[in-house]
Amino acid sequence: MHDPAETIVAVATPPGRGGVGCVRLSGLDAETIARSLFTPARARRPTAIASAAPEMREQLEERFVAGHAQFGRFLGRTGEEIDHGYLIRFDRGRSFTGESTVELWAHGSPAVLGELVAAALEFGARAAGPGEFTYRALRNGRLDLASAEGVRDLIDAQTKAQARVAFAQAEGALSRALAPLREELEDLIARGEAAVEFVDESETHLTVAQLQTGIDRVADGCAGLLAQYRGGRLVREGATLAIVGKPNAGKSSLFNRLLTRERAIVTDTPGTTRDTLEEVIDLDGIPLRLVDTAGLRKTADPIEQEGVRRAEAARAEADISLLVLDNARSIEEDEEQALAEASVSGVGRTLVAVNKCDLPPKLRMPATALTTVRVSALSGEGLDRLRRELLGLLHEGPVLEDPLLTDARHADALTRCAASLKSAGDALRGGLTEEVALEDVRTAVAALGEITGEFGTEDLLGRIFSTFCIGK
Ligand SMILES: Nc1nc2c(ncn2[C@@H]2O[C@H](COP(=O)(O)OP(=O)(O)OP(=O)(O)O)[C@@H](O)[C@H]2O)c(=O)[nH]1
Ligand SMILES: [Mg+2]
Repeated sequence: MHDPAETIVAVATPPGRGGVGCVRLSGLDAETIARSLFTPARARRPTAIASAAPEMREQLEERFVAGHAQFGRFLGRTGEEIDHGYLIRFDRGRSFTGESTVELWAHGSPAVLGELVAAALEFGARAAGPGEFTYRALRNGRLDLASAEGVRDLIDAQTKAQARVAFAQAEGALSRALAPLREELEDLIARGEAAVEFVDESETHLTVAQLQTGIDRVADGCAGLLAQYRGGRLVREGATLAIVGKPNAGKSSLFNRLLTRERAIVTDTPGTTRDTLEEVIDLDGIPLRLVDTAGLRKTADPIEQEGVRRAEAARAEADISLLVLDNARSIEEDEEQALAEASVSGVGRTLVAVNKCDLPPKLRMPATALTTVRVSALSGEGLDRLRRELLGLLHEGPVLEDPLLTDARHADALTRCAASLKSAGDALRGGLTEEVALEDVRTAVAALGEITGEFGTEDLLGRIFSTFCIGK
């Protein structure tokens, strides 16, 4: 996938205009190429160089001093000056990628940054692929795969909780939690192998009981981490809530309330919302995607029919739905039917909101197994309870503040590790030899190694890094 001999280049700041923008070069020729793109502003008179302090001398002699920001002018492909700003060079072994790296901090102009990249390409760099800087960091042992994924998730984070969890992972929290499990299994393998090889030397001998205890201890560790996954996944991936119900029930009003801004159009004309509308809110750290939908009804109008079809599709795809009823009018047959259906198939993923509870009640609520919350989108009454009940539908009990296991790939590998350990335990309990159990322990170690990347194939790494952004 990658040739480490090549020097890669990319804009590291987001597309669009900004106060500053950064072009990053990494690889053997980073400094040489940067030299063609930048002239230091400092005067370079020989007398000035001679009288300068030793650490300044390098800079004056046009060497880029590592770790210092140096002011100067940026040059385009034909050598013309296109902007001014700072160059920062990082030494090999001390940069994010572990390679010689140069960052060019110009103004955040797409035209300037584009020209700097074009010039770098002309002087021998290659355009970086998604996540290629991080991939190189991984290859150079600067971080492991779980930490690299933490960096990606941090960049993608939408809520403060997501950012906090991703940062901990980037700093190696998951890898640190896995290390003792891995060490214990490796120790069991080493001692088990020695026991098989040197049968007569009893001091190396690993008893079946010791092997069993070790396996159980690591299996408990895996189970503890896996128990965090449901909440962890919610924090990382978020969930979707479809707001559904009859026209005029107040779906868009509730959508706006939950969002705390007037995003959707609200009128007293039934059929105001035609297309689905989506926005993400932060529900106690969980990014919850709200989907406002068109009112469910029978209609001959092809546009409204499509709206209803989309509303139904949104409800089917969502993790949970909010069925909105109108307190100020009597319940209709299709609403009763929707309630009955949700009571059978939607318990645990449907919440009922009886809206407009500020108005005199006309609705007679039929008996239902679904949790019902009385709210008023107009006054805000019941909204806190609505948020709590939504949270309760998404997760039993409070979501762990700093879950270590948040990623489906990690959970899958850890589940396979736990399954191999169970199989090893079963083998021992079933009277099979230690060798048979140790084979399962080896499989368990390999599964743990997939998380941190030691056992990652190029194919796996290619798939993971394609989910990174370019420039990171
Ligand atoms: N009194 C009162 N009026 C409300 C409340 N919620 C919504 N309304 C009013 O009910 C009408 C319909 O509200 P919407 O939020 O547009 O209803 P909707 O369910 O999105 O309607 P469609 O998009 O047509 O399906 C508007 O006139 C709102 O001001 C409430 O809690 N109390
Ligand atoms: Mg609406």
